Amino acid sequence: MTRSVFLTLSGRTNAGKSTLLNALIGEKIASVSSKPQTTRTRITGILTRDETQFVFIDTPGLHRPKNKLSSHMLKTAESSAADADAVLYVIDCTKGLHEQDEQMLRSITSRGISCIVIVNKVDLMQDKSAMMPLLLRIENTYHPYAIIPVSAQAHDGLDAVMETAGALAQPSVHYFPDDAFTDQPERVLAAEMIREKLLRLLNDEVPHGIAVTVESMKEREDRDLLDISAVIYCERESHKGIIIGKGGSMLKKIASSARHDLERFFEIQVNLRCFVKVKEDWRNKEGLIRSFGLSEE
Ligand SMILES: Nc1nc2c(ncn2[C@@H]2O[C@H](COP(=O)(O)OP(=O)(O)OP(=O)(O)O)[C@@H](O)[C@H]2O)c(=O)[nH]1
Ligand SMILES: [Mg+2]
Repeated sequence: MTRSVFLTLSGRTNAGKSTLLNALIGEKIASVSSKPQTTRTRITGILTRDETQFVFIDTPGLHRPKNKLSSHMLKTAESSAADADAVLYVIDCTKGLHEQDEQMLRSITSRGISCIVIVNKVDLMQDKSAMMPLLLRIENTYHPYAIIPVSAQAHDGLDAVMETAGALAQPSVHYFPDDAFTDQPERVLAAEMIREKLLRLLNDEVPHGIAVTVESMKEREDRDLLDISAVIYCERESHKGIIIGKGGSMLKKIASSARHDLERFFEIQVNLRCFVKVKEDWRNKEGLIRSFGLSEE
């Protein structure tokens, strides 16, 4: 008898949802960075253990929308939570409960969706007993299915997450092959790996206005080499200059760091070429948001 469970990872931006997704499935499929609003679309991570298939859906973090792109991101986050069998609601324990957490927790629990509250980043807490008031408040106000303290980064507490999530699985077919770990197309995964490096290496406003598309991805016929050609879109000429850097130094750094990840992931030598183009104010243009695959409509 096979079983399956769909779990949406929800929570404020930067709480550690994508870190948790990667840690749970044991593959790095979602971009992680210390900058807010790293995740832009829903990302499915799949793990099959014996008869149970876990389908985790990572979502953009909750934040105050500033443009059309971030409104799309919030819609994705909200509809993904509403569609799931259960929600893994991730909170950064050093930040406590924000008004948006309270709203979302209320909305999830009032709809009768099972809610597992993940209290993340416990590695940053010197004195673990300092978390007690937060845990009690969540328990007494929202009566979630479970509250689990974890450190997604240190892979601490993940067994408890899997065990609790597994208890929610229902008899059903497996919707994905048992050896799959994501349904993201390879080009999208590759583009995200490149965007992650931009987020990590560039400061301030520039990375938030960036979109990456992989235009071609082809293995050579005569040798083990994967040619990848990507375009980095930014919002201004001045940003293009920053991305390219003096004598191309920044772009070289970004491409070489991305190539490293791509080679590890695809297990083949990669020849990566990146081009930088400007699309002014694309985050407020529906057509461009759609063409970058960042809208579900
Ligand atoms: N110390 C510590 N840092 C963590 C932990 N989990 C995540 N982080 C860090 O928190 C930052 C945000 O992590 P992400 O996984 O990108 O957060 P997210 O919730 O997916 O963020 P959005 O995609 O913007 O919604 C990164 O710098 C992570 O390295 C943890 O358990 N401990
Ligand atoms: Mg994320």
